[in-house]
Formats: sequence, C-alpha cells, structure tokens
Amino acid sequence: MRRAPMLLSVLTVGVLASGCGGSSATKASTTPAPSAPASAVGQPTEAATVGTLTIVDGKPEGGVQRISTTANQPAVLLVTSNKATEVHVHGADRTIAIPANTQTSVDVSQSAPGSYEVEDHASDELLVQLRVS
Ligand SMILES: [Cu+2]
Repeated sequence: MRRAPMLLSVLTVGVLASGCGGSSATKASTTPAPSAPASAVGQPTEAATVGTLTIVDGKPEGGVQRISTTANQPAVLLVTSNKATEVHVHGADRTIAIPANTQTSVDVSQSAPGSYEVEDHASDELLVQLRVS
C-alpha cells in the first residue's frame, strides 16, 4: 500500500529533469510552416528571411545573435554549420536537422510575443535570442 506514492514521485522527478524540450517532440518538427499569405507569392522564403547564422564548431560565429520578429509573421533564419547538428527553436518547439556545410532554412516564427532562445542541441550553445513583438 505504501509503495505507490513513492513510485509516482520518482516518475515525476524523471520527467522534470529531462530539461530543454526533451527528445520526444523531434519527429514531427521538420514539417514546413503553413503556406504564406497570398500577398507573398513569388519568393516567400526570401521575403520572410530575418537573418543568417553561421555555426562554427557548435558556436554562433560573431556571438549570440539578437533577432526581432513579429508574432504570427513568417520568419526564416538561414543556418549554415561546418558540422551536422540540430537546431532547437524554443517557444514554437521545432527541432531542425542541419547537415554539414549546407545552408538550411529554419522556421523561427512564433505565435505569441515574448523572448525565445534558439539553441544548438549538439553543443547546447545558445545561438540566437529571438525577441517577438
Ligand atoms: Cu533547446
């Protein structure tokens, strides 16, 4: 009779300790963003580009970038890394695989204003601080 509560608390601690997003949400996260508004016919990706980022050995070249975006607007970050890695966009919680030396579009759009981090999950380095208004 006394064992059940103890088991429960152990399980809860395990979940809380998994930290930054965990790994369970990675599979569905490479889905492209919903299609752009009709006014953005032509080159929606270029129109939505909010910055470019170069990752060298897991660190952002030139230091952590600060990028401002607007909630519910398309926002794409063009990422190039010298090593294959994974980039995690907090808030929207997307994890995008970045192949080595291949520029990759990372959807950093957010549905709510706030401050969000973009991290390299291979090195756990902070890459970008997103400010969404
Ligand atoms: Cu993360």
